[in-house]
Amino acid sequence: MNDSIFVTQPSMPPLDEYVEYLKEIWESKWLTNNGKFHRQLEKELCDYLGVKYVSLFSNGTLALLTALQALRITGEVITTPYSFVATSHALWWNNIKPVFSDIEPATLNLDPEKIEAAITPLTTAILAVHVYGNPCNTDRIKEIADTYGLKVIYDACHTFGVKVKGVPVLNFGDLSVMSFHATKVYNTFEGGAIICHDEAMKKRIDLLKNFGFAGETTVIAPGINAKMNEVQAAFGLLQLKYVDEAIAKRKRIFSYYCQHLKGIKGVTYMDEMPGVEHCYSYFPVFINEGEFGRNRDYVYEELKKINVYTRRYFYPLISQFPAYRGLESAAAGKMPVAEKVTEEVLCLPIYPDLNYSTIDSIIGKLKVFGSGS
Ligand code: T4K
Repeated sequence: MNDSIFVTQPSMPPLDEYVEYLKEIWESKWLTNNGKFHRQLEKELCDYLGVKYVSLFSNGTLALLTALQALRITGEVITTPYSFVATSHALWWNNIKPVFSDIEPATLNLDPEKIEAAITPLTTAILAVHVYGNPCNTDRIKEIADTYGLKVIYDACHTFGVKVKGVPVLNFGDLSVMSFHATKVYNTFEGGAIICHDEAMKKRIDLLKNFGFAGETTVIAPGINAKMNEVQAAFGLLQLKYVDEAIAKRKRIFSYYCQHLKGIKGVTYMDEMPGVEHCYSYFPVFINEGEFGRNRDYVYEELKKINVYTRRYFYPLISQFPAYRGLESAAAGKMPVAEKVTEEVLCLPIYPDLNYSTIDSIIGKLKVFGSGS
């Protein structure tokens, strides 16, 4: 491959259409702070996603930080080690202790059956992630949360428009947090959102992302500045027109990978799940060294030699980073499923404009590496 191929590439709408939005921003001189496009995007996203309230943010990390503040979470929170660091960082920044719990092999999300053992008198919430957009076992997590009086926050940063049996996954839990970063299925350059289910909570979140202002001279909470600006919101409105097409293209690429990876010994992947409408945000494969004959890092390095830059999402586990590894719940051997998966995972490129000949080259290489030559 002459050009570098990355794990993802942002979808871009036609520039001339974006320029029309920019002209309006230039004329109005309204750049941020709940502008016209911001209000319109919140409304259109509610309709598209099938949720009651969307509060836009400048990025997903600030949305996570604010979600924890909005629910007044303190003490300890049970969370997954198998995610992007921002998930646990949001707890640290709120002075909350992350308590890691193992994941389940089928979805790579928090294993509900292991959550109860991690609950202590200080536990106030569960922060779960729908990793790669695969839905958590939300029914079981709700049962546990209700039994112990815990709040549930879903990090839905990989989850755009995902439904389970027709129900948007964003409707589960007390709050869900989204990311609209450049690397996501739907992007606003950078961006994010909190999804909530009642008006009072929407008001609280909106206050918190705007320094806590409840009026020109009234500040009722120590808020932050996490507002999405008009340039991002306008881009988001335009992106929404093309997102179905982008997801359809991703689905075709996903199916192509699944079809052609079948039968390569030692390489497994996560197929579509029954009853789930996916968004195909990532395409992770898992290299079992014993069966494949090479380890994951070998494949990662060899693909780089043909200009294919895969990513090891999520290696290392969050619990293995210096900031977290001193925690009791992070001790080696405590989360065998996550510890195995993090050594085997490799995310292959997936994005709407990915060339099928590139996919053929990647699969061809995997077949060659696996045959031991
Ligand atoms: N929770 C979860 C579960 C998350 O996955 C994330 C973010 C968050 C919370 C926090 O949301 P944000 O605050 O980010 O909204 C990337 C993204 O920066 C990050 O948003 C994402 N998760 C994470 C999984 O991946 P990196 O360090 O791998 O990004 P980077 O810059 O290496 O990009 C990956 C590849 O994408 C590049 O090799 C090339 C391509 N790329 C990237 C950018 C930025 C482009 O083609 N164009 C671009 O503009 O973290």
